[in-house]
Amino acid sequence: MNVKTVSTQPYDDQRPGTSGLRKRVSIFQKPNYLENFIQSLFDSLEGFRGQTLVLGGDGRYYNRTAIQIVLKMAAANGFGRVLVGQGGILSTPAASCIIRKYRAFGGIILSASHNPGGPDGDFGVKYNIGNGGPAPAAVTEAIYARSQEILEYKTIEAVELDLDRLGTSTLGNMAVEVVDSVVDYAELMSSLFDFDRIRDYLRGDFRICMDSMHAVTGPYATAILERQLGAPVGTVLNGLPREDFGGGHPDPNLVYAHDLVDIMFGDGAPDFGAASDGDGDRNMILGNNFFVTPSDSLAVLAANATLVPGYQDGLAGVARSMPTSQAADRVAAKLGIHSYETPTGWKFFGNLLDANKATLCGEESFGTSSSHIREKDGLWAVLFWLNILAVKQQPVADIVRGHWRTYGRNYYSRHDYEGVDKALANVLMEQLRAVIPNLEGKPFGNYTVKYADDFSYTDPVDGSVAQKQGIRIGFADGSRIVFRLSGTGTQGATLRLYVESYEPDSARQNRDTQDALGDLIAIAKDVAQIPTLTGRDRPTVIT
Ligand code: VG1
Ligand code: CO
Repeated sequence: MNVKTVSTQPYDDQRPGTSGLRKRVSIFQKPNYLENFIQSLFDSLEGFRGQTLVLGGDGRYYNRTAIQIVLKMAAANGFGRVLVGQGGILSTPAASCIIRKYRAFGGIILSASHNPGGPDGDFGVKYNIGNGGPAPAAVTEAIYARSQEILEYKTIEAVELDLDRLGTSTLGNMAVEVVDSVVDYAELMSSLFDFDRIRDYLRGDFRICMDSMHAVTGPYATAILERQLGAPVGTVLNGLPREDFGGGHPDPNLVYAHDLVDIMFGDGAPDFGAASDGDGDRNMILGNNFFVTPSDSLAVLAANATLVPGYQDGLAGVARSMPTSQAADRVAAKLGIHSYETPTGWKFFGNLLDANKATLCGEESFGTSSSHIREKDGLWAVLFWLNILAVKQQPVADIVRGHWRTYGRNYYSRHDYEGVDKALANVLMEQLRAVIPNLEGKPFGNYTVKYADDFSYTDPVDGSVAQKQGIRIGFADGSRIVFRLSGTGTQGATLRLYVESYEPDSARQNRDTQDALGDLIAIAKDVAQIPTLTGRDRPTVIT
């Protein structure tokens, strides 16, 4: 094998964020930028010689180029085998599934998730460990440290591999298997859900619609919903993955999934609608003229889990990220199981899932999943909902409203201030850190502060500590406001404001969310001085 050692210079900006390294495509195209990061990754791992690596991406611009680069570097660095998704395509959940199923050493997922793609868009690299989940902070920090001092990388001279033809070939001493992107994942889904029952329900007048947003779930959703479950052809909208996601923002929320929103809030809307993001790990669930918040979705899935074959024996526990509403906690309390509160980012759920402390996990950012893999899983959530609907045979809105009557409603909203000046955003957070010690007991209108802190998390399994994970202000009646800065953006800073209040009275559970949260939103803007410091009077995106 002809290993070539190439000299390089470190880049100082290769610290992975909430979910991998994300940058503009033009940055990844800088000389050796990707190579440096991949070599830094390999240099920080131990024991992969002869082992299997899983490789694939969401199909965005630069995916194919990056795959060829990574393949050659994996061969030069001594991997024994790479399983690569056909056409370079693997959704994030499918990659997690394949890592686990074939006991791979780890996997590289090429994606910037919901960030726009194309030559002027974003690209990203995530590394997942052998449990199929995102690398923990200790690993990503080691990669970053290595990237600061890297002076050479290894590759081999070889021709480009044909990524479109299934089958095995060799690259240096390494085997490369181009595998079907969908089959293993679809098989896992059919082992968890009652496909016969869903198929029967879809044969009646129950109508569904799935928006893949020109991103990676297109082939998965078409295979599972249309071919396996018999939903009519055309059920999947925007089902062909495109390098620029059709120019859109592949983020399944009420703002960006407008094709779906128009249908689901229009005349003659179907009974159920869903969308997923760039790399297929997020989901948005809609009913006919009805939006299910991701936090409520997690709670509803937890409350109804035993209706679904894969979860019929009940849940070991539930886990949610700190900014996610406390709706799931109420279900856990009723079920007598533990609920965990973790920092934002799926990597914090890995240990809880591995130790069987939690079965279902969720984030307010349209992420839900379970112990079946170690990533969030968009289509899994869609199928979970379809299974529940097929059993209960009730409209989505009735199921959610019934849930509120039983558990109370957690009104919830997130306000994003995107593209804020980084320095100002940091000032805002520092000022908040400075005021929180003095907030306890302080009244704001009808609300009195019960606690205010900067969230810190100690992993109950390995004892690792994550600090400064977001400012929380909790009020006496259980309401909360949370502030944090995004760790996935690539332009300026994004301030996220999360607001939640609890309403036990069923007569008051059908208010408009922004109205119901109006006072808390005003308090948040005031405490953090958002308009003064950012120059913004209103957020860019409300979900
Ligand atoms: C955001 C979400 C977080 C999610 C992360 C990755 O992070 O808030 O909940 O885990 O994206 O999701 P941040 O740091 O920007 O708030 V994905 O689908 O982009 O991999
Ligand atoms: Co994603």
